[in-house]
Amino acid sequence: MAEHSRPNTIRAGLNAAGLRFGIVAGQFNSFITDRLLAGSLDALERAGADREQIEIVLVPGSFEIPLAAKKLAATGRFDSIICIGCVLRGETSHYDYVCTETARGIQLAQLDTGVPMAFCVLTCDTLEQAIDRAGLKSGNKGFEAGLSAIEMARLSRKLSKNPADSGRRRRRSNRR
Ligand code: INI
Repeated sequence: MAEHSRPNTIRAGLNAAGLRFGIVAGQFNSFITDRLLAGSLDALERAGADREQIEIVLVPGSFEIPLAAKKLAATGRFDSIICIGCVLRGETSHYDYVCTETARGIQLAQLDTGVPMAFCVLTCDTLEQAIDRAGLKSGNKGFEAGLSAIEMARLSRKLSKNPADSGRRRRRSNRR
């Protein structure tokens, strides 16, 4: 669809300057999560985030991520939170419980608090699959999560603005 005929479209940029980020990282499989964390920090800093505006919280495993993320969000100090973990399939159903509850908990935490949370919890069958996604063949999912966190923080700020104000601004800019 041609740009001029498209309905008003809200899109957020990838400038992280002035934004505040929380990162919650599980220490289980830290060989992987450390690399995901480095990827997220790289994305935030390349996009202009200030190191002083980033706080990292380490939790034992993925299952603990949702509560820590929710508590961080409740402080009101963060525009966006990145949740990092790595769950590897074992011989029992433990994997399924950890994956399901971690994903559900993070989703509930962001919906309850209104603070965007990037989901960077790898759920892999093998260590090799996780290594590929932590900076090898399939890129670094931590970096991707960092970009999502920036975009959702910006979008969240835009969507929270008084709609009457943005309507007035749009009408003014249409007159130009
Ligand atoms: N936590 C993970 O982050 N990844 C795993 O692969 C994993 N496995 O396989 O057990 C795991 N378990 C720990 C869990 O997240 C909790 O820390 C633990 O159950 C204590 O609450």
